[in-house]
Amino acid sequence: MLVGCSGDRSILDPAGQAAREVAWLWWGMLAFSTVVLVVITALWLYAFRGGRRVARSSRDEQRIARRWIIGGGLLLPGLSIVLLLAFGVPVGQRMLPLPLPDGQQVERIEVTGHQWWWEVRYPDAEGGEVVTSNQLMMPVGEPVDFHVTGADVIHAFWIPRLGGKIDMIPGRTNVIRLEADASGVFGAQCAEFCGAQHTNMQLHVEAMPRDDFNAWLAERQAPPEQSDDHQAARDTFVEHCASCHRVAGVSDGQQGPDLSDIGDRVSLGAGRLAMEEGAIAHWLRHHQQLKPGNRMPSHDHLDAETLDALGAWLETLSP
Ligand code: HEC
Ligand SMILES: [Cu+2]
Repeated sequence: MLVGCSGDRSILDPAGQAAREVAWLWWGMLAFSTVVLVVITALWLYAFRGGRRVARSSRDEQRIARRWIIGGGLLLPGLSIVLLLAFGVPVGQRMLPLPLPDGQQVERIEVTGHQWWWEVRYPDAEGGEVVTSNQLMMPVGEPVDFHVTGADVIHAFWIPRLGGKIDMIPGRTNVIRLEADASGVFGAQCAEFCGAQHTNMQLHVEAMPRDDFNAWLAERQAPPEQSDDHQAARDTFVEHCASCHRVAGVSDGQQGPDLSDIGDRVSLGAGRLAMEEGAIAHWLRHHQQLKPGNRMPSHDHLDAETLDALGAWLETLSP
């Protein structure tokens, strides 16, 4: 149980105001329910005590029973719920995207859940929209509005150390406002069961100072550089992969993750395997074993050299 108290995905190790309030609420609820548990257990043991029984008339018995039903069955739960709401509602309220008093603009990041990967868009980036997948960069020390939706089924957006969570519903956009106190890497996970590979739907979240964040966005304004060495792999890609994947300057597929900066990522397959030399070729050969049922068809009809060449080219794609 103690494993849950800290680490990458622990709500008890908050790294932002919203998460801190959620954590306090959680501790408060734990304390309150512990008191209830102790009192009920004490009463229960008391009921088993030995000794003489007091003889009472049936009217008295009824009166006592009614007292317990009204007090313990109506008043106590009623009060508890009112108390919980008094603390819980304001916590939720502060995660709403309300206008800021000083009219400050809030950074907007759009996140779409797909089976089983994350599409992340920065519509307000200077110089034009930036798109990436399975990784989310955000500025630190300022509120960020996450506009979330689902592409196929219901997913949920959850960065436990920053607060949340919120459903990603097809045909609807939900907004949650979160803020990170300090730079760092946070784990995030789809939090609504969405099919076989729900577990392997993880998101790498990185909070960084505003200047670094702007630089990160600016880097992605130009398409990745291409060298002639990889012409053959690019041709294979255009033939077999371009209908699903976008690589800026090469293709515009929308069914799978944007690969324009794939060489710059920390993981593949939404956290399924770490990015290292040869990892993309490994993914291309074995992705249906690594992540069974994922929505990318296996490419067994392409020989190993072709897949390796594709992997080697994709690894060079970095802004
Ligand atoms: C029918 C659409 C489709 C085709 C065709 C397709 N892919 Fe994919 N690809 C996907 C989807 C969907 C995913 C996400 C799988 C997951 O993680 O659940 C994916 C994931 C990937 C990833 C990992 C991306 C990441 O962000 O971790 C790479 C790399 C990749 N594909 C390369 C290729 C290459 C190279 C080809 C051609 C040989 C190809 N794909 C053909 C749909 C497709
Ligand atoms: Cu899910």
